[in-house]
Amino acid sequence: MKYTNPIIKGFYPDPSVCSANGKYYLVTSTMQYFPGVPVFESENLVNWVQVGNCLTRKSQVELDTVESSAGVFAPTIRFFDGRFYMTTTNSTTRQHFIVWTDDITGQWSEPIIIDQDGIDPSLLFDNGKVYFMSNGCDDFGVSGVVQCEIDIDTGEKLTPSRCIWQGTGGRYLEAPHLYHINDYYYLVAAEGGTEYGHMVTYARGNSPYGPFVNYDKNPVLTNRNLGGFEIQGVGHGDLIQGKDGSWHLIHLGFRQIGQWSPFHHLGRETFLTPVFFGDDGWFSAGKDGTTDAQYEISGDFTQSQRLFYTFDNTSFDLEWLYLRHPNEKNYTIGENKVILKGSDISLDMPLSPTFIGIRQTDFKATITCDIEIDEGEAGITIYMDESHHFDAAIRKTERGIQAVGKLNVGSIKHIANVIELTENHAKLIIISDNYNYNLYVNEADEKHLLGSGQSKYLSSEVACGFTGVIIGLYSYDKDNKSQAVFTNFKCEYEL
Ligand code: 6LW
Repeated sequence: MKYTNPIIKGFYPDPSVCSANGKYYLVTSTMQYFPGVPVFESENLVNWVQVGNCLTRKSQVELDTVESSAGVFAPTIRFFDGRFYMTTTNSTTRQHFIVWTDDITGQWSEPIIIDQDGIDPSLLFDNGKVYFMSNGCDDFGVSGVVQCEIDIDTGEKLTPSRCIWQGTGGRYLEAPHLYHINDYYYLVAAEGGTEYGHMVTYARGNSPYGPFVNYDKNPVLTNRNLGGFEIQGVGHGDLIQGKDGSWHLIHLGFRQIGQWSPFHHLGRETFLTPVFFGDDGWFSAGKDGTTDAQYEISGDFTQSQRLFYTFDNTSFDLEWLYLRHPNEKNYTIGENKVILKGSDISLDMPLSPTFIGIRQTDFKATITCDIEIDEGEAGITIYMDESHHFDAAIRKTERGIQAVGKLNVGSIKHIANVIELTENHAKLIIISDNYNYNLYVNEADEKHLLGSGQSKYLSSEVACGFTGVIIGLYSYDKDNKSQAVFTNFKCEYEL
């Protein structure tokens, strides 16, 4: 069948994949958001269904002091001897940790800390040993991909950390994964940084410590030379073998907003690209080493598309996100209804405002929600970070109830329009395409424009960072006593 990239759309970066019990499992990074590290399951590598999150308890991950785009960096998932392991780095506390579970839909363990430098940890279970690698500095002061052996149950280091590879010369050597395939150990990594120069490179050797010989056509995968192409920034890949013996890279990439508009705001997304092993044991990837929009994969099935999201057809436990650890008493989730207590933490603070959001997964969206307030302000925010967000809201002021459109771009904070309302409830509407967000309020069946903001001002190229836009519902009240009721949430996409 023919499938279209990305296979998981929206802010799902730094993917890692493994197979277990005839299925595939995939995790992605989540930075400052909670719950952390979603887990997906697939039968065919193309259609993925979220079955859990690895980090669901405050005790597992420190997020309170985490700045936007810090916190939970790239994870790795591996399956060994009936158990799933996920390892990642909290870039704020600078700690690697491992959590495990024997039940992929259940809870994951408390963290086991590993004392090695760097980010992007990975694991290889091989011949009775457990190799732990990351990119950073080894115990002798040498930087690159560094590796030690660990006791998987305690995290204790059994050998010093040693640098095993220094890449091919690209900046930001990261995302190392080591595989034992037939006679060789393959070390796959990312270089070039997670922007337009991103790439996958690799080397191979006869032992887990090398020496490693670089593939002579590195980078094995990159779109850095494809100007005017929608898919950019491909890199950070994990190898996986299909049930039919075929090989693939699951990796990140992003979609720029237009052919000649190099901005992306939907975040780094998850892609699938075929890999071809030659008789000499070296592999190539994609279409002449690039990631294309469509590929063939064996199997007789159709690619599923999710174009419609409501309170009823989404799972609050799985898909909705909080900023850092939520103050739980501010959230009541009911049937087709969310009640949010206002807090004095605003969207402009890098803390945990009353906010619950879902990733924007395609450019063209119509988002609607009915909102009723008693005090304070509540609305829908298109949220990149505390300095870059567009908000449509209703608020109570001394002059009465108003609908307001707010555009926040760095230090530029603009109230685009204010509409006086006669009642304390209204339908807020946000309509987006690749380039714009238009914010509206519906009153007495009349649609009033509250403001328009260009998507590029929410992009990673403007805001920086590693996340993508989240469609958030929020409630703010300087007196901490308001309550806002959200009903009939709908987000509909058009491809
Ligand atoms: C991640 C690093 C990267 O850990 O971005 O794409 C960092 N590259 O590998 C944050 O996702």
